[in-house]
Amino acid sequence: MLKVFLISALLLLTSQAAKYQRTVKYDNEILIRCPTGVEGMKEFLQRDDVDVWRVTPDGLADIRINKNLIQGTDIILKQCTTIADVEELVQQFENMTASVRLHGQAQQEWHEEYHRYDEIYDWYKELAEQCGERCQFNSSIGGSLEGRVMPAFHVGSPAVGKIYFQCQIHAREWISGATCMYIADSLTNNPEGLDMISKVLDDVEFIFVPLVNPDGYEYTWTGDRLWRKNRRENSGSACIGVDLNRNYNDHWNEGGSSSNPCSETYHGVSAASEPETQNTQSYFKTNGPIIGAIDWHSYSQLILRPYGWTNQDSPDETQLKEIGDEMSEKIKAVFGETYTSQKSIGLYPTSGTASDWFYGEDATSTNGAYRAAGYTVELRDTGSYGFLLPPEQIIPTGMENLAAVLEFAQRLIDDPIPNPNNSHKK
Ligand code: 0X9
Ligand code: ZN
Repeated sequence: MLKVFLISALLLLTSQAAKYQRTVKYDNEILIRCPTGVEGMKEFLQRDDVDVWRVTPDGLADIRINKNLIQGTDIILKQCTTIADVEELVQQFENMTASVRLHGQAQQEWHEEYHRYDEIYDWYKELAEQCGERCQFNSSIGGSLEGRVMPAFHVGSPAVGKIYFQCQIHAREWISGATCMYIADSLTNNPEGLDMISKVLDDVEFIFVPLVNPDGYEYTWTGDRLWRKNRRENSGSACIGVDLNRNYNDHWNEGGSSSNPCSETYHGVSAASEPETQNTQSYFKTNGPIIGAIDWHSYSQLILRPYGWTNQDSPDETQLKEIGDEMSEKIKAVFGETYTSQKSIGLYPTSGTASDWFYGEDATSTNGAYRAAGYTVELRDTGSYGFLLPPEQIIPTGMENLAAVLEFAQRLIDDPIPNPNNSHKK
């Protein structure tokens, strides 16, 4: 009996190991932590051969870098400390996820693991089927560069308006897609019977675009776990990928993005040059009016409001700050986690980002009576695991952000932002 168990456990482990086939190794790569205030660091962070994982509000940056590069830039890097070996970090994560799968493949809850593109697609389809009339599954809002379809899922009724969420725009930020599934599941099935959920669903239709970067996401399972961009072959360069979160049609190429295809923040050849950007922009525009929108990222635990491209306050700064601050409070009340609420540019300048586009002129011009409150949420953690967040943190991350989403929705139902172009019409 024991022998049978061991053999089947072994088979399961082999089949699960086969599911994850990384080809890129990070042998010479390390993670360093540097103070952003020191001379020369701002310029250093903008170099195209470094991968900035996060910048904290209090002035620290975590950077993935090849050991050999460090020799040449000694003076700037003197004040940085090495915090991890990247290959070791990734292997740790792989061992963790493999053991979760082995542990209880059959009855393990869906939200205790990360999943592949196909599984996520099927899961949303099934969620909509089981839900019936209150839900809708759109099998494709358009195709990716490599031809994968991008689905959408809707739940609720749009008496006041719609709330739009998009997930997994950055391939390596796996907690983004996982959190969206947790939130979609909770809104649809309301397992705790929360009054607030049924109340909000009477007034708002939630739209999820769960896989904004399907090619990049699959590549994090089959090639490079730390891939960020889409999989565009850039003409004239050997480097692959456009950063979709610098490719939106809002102040495109106005700082905080790169024209070098080898950079992690390469903005592409023109605004919305990428099919994934086009698909999400046009889905948003044909599904209005949208009263609020969130682009889900990781990591750093932040709630970021407009703008990323200018230091000027947006015309709705007071309200947007209040919403962000209150979401942060609601998150804290769940497990005590701190998510800092701030303006995007307070982190670092960016342009052509999704969340600035949600709130910006292009999206607003076709959004009927309202203007969407646009946010970027950076999920867990604050640097212990970063992109390699253990799967046991999916449910807690989902729970605290569900609380934030309900607050977000209720505040916008009570007080949607009028469209300045269009405030007399609904
Ligand atoms: O740089 C980004 O794209 C986001 N951070 S991440 O580490 N997930 O890549 C932050 C974007 C924030 N800025 C705006 N939304 N404007
Ligand atoms: Zn991101």
